[in-house]
Amino acid sequence: QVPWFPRQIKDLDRCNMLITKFDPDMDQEHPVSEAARRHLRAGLQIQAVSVFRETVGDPLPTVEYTAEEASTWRKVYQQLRGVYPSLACRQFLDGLQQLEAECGYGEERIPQLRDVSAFLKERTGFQLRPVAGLLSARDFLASLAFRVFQCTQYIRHGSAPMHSPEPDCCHELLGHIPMLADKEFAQFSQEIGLASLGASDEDIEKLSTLYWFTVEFGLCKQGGAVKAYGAGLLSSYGELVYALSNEPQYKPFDPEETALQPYQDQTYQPVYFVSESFEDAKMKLRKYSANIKRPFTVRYDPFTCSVEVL
Ligand code: H2B
Ligand code: FE
Repeated sequence: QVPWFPRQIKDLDRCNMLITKFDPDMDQEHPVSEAARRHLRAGLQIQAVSVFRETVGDPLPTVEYTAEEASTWRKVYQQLRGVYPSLACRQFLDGLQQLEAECGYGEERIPQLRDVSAFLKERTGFQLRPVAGLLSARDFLASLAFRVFQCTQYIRHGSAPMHSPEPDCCHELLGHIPMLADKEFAQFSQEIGLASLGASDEDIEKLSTLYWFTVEFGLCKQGGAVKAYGAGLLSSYGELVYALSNEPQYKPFDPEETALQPYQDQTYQPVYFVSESFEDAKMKLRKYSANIKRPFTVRYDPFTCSVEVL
């Protein structure tokens, strides 16, 4: 019995299973601003209608952020921007520089998903889809197969600018977007997505763990040093500095082993996996994916943006 999976980009409208790890109306520990609540609700409404409106010419919604939200963004941007040159990988720095030059990135204002999506589309074919929060791993990974990145649009609460229990636009815009502007990394992301289509729950769990230790918390070697490329690191000052100090344990990236490593979503990771390069990570992942048992193979057709099942 093969689980249902999307074959065309418009099928992603059915991939919207939200995981409510925390409910902004109930959880007192994680205060959410009134404005963020508004965005959350707007996100839910967006999901209720077809999201791929931009494919028929309708742009992504723009959000007017409040002064408090803009100030949260500024604090996060300033603090992280200062350490990127020494801790982030080259691909990230290149992407960020382009975003600053061409896409309005800076401490002054929160970039709009609409502009960022258009930018990415030109660079690597990735596009953004606004989403109201954490999605199930299966739905989230499936979208990557189509070079669609599900992206939150609200920002964390101003009382804790350096920490967010859930993905927010600081995490997406600073952590993920610069990397998704890199061709090699975009390919790597799509391949994880393709490997997930129709996979068993057990294999989804493993791919999700691989995603966690690469796309979210990955490190790579570059010019004789170790640098960060994971979005969870590049959007968290504390963990970024920690991960590149000599405190944590490092292991070489090896999908068979990495896929079984328990991970932490509440505190810093106990171990980080270091890739020789993206090329190397991609080849290893490809080999791993080829061994996932599925009674069919999938091939992405870039002309129709659809998945062929063979
Ligand atoms: N959902 C959303 N909205 N953003 C993410 O970054 C995300 C997700 N990551 N769902 C997924 C889960 C990831 O942790 C893996 C695939 O489980
Ligand atoms: Fe993320």
